[in-house]
Amino acid sequence: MEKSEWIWMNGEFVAWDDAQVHVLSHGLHYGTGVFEGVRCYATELGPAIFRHAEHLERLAKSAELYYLPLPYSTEELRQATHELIRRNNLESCYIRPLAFRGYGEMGLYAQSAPVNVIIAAWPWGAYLGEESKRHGVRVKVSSWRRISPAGLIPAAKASGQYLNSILAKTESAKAGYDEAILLDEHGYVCEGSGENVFIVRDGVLVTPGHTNSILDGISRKSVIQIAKDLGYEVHERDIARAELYLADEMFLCGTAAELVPVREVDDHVIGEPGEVTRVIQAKFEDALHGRAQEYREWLDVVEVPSKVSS
Ligand code: PPE
Repeated sequence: MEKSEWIWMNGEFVAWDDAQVHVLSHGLHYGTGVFEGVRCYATELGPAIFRHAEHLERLAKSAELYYLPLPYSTEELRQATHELIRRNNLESCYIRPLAFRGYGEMGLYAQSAPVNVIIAAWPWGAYLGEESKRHGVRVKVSSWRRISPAGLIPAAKASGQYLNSILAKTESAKAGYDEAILLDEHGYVCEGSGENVFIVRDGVLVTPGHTNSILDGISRKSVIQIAKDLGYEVHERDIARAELYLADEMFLCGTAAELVPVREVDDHVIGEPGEVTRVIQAKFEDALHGRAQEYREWLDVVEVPSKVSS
C-alpha cells in the first residue's frame, strides 16, 4: 500500500510507521472493531469527502451495536479527518476510520479494555481495477452465505464480520473471478464481498432490501437517489439467483469500488456495460468528483489554506 505521513491515533497525529498496537489488543483476538471506508476526491472546490456525515453516522451506529463506546463525537472525528488530509497533503484518498477495543483486558466481556480510535488516509486506486469500470468484472456466486442476522449484525460494519467477506472473496479469486456475490441465509441475492449489487431488468433497477442481510451501503443509497432523479424505477426486493443470469445489466457499487459493471456472472454472459448502467455510472462519477451541482450537498469540502487564498 501507498503510505502517507501521518495517522490520527486517539487524538494525536502519529508518524505512519509508529502507529502501532499491543499484540494483546482485544480487537486483534476477537474482531471487536468497527470501521468505515470513505473517499475524498479532488474537486474544483478542493479536496471533498463524499457523504462524510453518513459514513461517520454509520460508524457511530456500528459501534453502538457492538457495545463500543466511542470516545469522540462524530464532529471531532470529522475535524480530525480534515486535519489529517491537510497534514498529509492529500487531495484524493481513501479514508479508513477504525474503532477497536484495545489492550488492557482479555476475555469476552472486557469492558475495561479501552476503545481506541484511529483514522488513516492514503491514495488508493480503483478497488477492482480501472479497466473494470469501463468493461465490467466477472463474478461468481459464492458457496459461502452472507452472515445471518440470527448470529451477527449485517447492517454493522464490524471488523470480525469481514471474515465472512474474506472467505467469499478468496474463494472467487482463487477460482479466477474478480469478485464474489454472496446469497443471504435464505438463498436470495445479498451483495458482493465489499459492494452492494443492482440488476436492471426491462429498464427497471432492482436491488436487495434491508431484510436481505445487506450492509446499508452509502453508494447504494446514492445510486438509488440518482436513478430515481434520472427517472428510473427502483425496486428493493428479494432477488433469486437466476435473476442475475437473466439480468439485462448488472453492477456493483461501494466506496472502494465506486460503480463497477458486471459483464459475467457464474460464466453466464451479461455483456459490455448497458445503457442504464453507463448513464447512472456517469452521474455517480460526476457526484463523487463534485461535477454534479445537484449533489454538491453530499460533499464535505476540506479547507486547504493554499486553495482558499488562490
Ligand atoms: N457491502 C459490504 C460488505 C461492504 O464492505 C461495503 C463497503 C459495501 C457493501 C458498500 O458500502 P458503501 O461503501 O457504504 O457504499 N466496503 C468497504 C470496504 C472494502 C475493503 O476492502 O475494505 C469500502 O468500499 O470501503
